Amino acid sequence: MTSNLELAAWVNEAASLMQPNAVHWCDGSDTENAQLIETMLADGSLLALNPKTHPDCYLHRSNPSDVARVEHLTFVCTSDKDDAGPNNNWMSPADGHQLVNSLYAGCMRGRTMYVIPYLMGPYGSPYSRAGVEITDSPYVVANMRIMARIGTRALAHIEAGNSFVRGLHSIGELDPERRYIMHFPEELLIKSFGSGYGGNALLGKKCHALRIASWQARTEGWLAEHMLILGIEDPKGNVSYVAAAFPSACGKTNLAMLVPPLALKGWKVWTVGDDIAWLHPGPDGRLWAINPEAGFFGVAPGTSTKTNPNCMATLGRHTIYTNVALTPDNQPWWEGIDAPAPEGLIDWQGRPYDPANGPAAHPNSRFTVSATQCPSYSPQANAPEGVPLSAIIFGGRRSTVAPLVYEALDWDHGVFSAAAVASETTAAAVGQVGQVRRDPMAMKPFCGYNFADYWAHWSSFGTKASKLPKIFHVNWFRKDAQGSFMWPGYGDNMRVLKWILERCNGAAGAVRTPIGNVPHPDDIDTTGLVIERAVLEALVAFDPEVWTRELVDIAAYFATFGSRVPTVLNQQVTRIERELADKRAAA
Ligand code: GTP
Ligand code: SPV
Ligand code: MN
Repeated sequence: MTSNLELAAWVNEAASLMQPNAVHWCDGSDTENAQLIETMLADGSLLALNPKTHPDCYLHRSNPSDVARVEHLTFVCTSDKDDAGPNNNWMSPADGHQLVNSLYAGCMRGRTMYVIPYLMGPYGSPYSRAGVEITDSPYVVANMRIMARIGTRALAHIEAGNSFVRGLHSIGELDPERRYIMHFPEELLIKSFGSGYGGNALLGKKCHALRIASWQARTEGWLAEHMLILGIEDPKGNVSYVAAAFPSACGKTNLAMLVPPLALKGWKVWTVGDDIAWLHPGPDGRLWAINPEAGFFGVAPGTSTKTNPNCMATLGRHTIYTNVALTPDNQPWWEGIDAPAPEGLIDWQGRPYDPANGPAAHPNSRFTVSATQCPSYSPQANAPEGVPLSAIIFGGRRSTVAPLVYEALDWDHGVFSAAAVASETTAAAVGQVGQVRRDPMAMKPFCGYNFADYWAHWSSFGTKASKLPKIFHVNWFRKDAQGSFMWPGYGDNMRVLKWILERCNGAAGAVRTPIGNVPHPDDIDTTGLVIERAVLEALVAFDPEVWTRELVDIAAYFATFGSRVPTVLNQQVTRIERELADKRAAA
């Protein structure tokens, strides 16, 4: 219960609409968690993993129709349709309420309604924001407990008079035909129905910390972004901080936990966050970043002691696994993990593994684990003021076109490069995988308002902060004619981070091209790396023909946002067109 009358009234209203058998206010305690786990073990929604190898670890199998975000069922309900923009599905607030409320009527009969007060961001940070999620899913409660700071302290923050975002969630019948993820930014309200999965159901994450927060950030002068945050310690012990935005399943968790190759002695990466960053201009003119989350909801497939040793060391205790495969001795398994598929493997749907049925672990299978278990977790991760950014990196998954790395020429060109990000779609959302689409700032599924206004907001920081981070673009996913990745990726991405930091300090060389500064092959530290010179040259090559076509596509994309597109972006198009024409004329 609560002394906050507004909260009490809203919970009562939700209870009379949804008709639960009981209402449980979550305090976030260990005892409460243990009871929830017991409940889920009893009803089969969790399976206990091998207590010897995986203490306090559980497997949850989703309904097979409910394994990823559903962008086509995600709506932003604003009074004015243009405020949501062409980048969002829109419904009027009245229609949105009516539609979901009709689904909510009586939906919790026979169930317990959990009320989860939560805080996004470190305790005591002026940048942290509260929310309350109402849900009928104990799995959601257990995951929210890892991903956010839930319970008594969060409730106290709200009762002290701070505003909070309201989130209603019911799994309903998990019917894909009756599934909606609705946002009402003008009311700081989320209504989610019909899914129990990740970003559809853990409302503090994408719904609050990105869609609603991006809306708030625009009116209040900050940024809510789909970014990891990491600290890079150099051999002298200086730590610089970097944030990086890549689309879903494009390498944020991996970069955030990177272990540099042995040949780069003395370098170390510290993890501040792996998915979301809130950025504020600080009194010193720099941009400061906090991670609003407390845990990782990370992609399992591809994670191994070779690709991400820090992540493997984080997992294996107090971890919830969702939709991974199960070995005969009750250990989690997925494609790309260290051990080969054992005899008697059970797939993510609980069937004996048969390659004819597809992969053993769902491609979007995930782990939920507390960030505090990560060996590289930054000592600054809970700093109330956040960490100051030296660079912001954008990237996508592109088998062609985008070079390994390039540096934007200035802030507005950086905003252009970020707005022009394109990436191949992944299993993180329902739909076709591998389709190239524009994913500005890696926020296509997450920006809670019109992208054109968002780009203008980004551009406005050019005058809001005097010591802005430099902006870069990376692509770890270039492929050769045989379809193999050209760049080793993972830990070797440290070589690119090193060039980026050296560019920030004015130490490294680069070649000026119309799209920005690319490294000369000799500017990338390849100590200890076996890579053919021709491959490295191809990775950093700039191709005017390819980019002429790309720019046409970028300009056409901007044009779909009409006259709201900020002039600075169109000016960048014009400049790059002119420089490309000069290049072609010179060739
Ligand atoms: P979300 O949690 O969906 O936002 O994803 P993310 O951006 O955190 O992606 P993550 O780090 O989990 O990586 C997704 C997939 O890409 C995994 O299968 C990784 O193994 C793979 N991956 C990550 N980094 C690299 C890289 O540098 N090179 C290659 N080839 N693959 C990578
Ligand atoms: C993403 O899809 O970008 C994720 C996973 O981080 S989810 O929480 O499902 O959004
Ligand atoms: Mn994400």
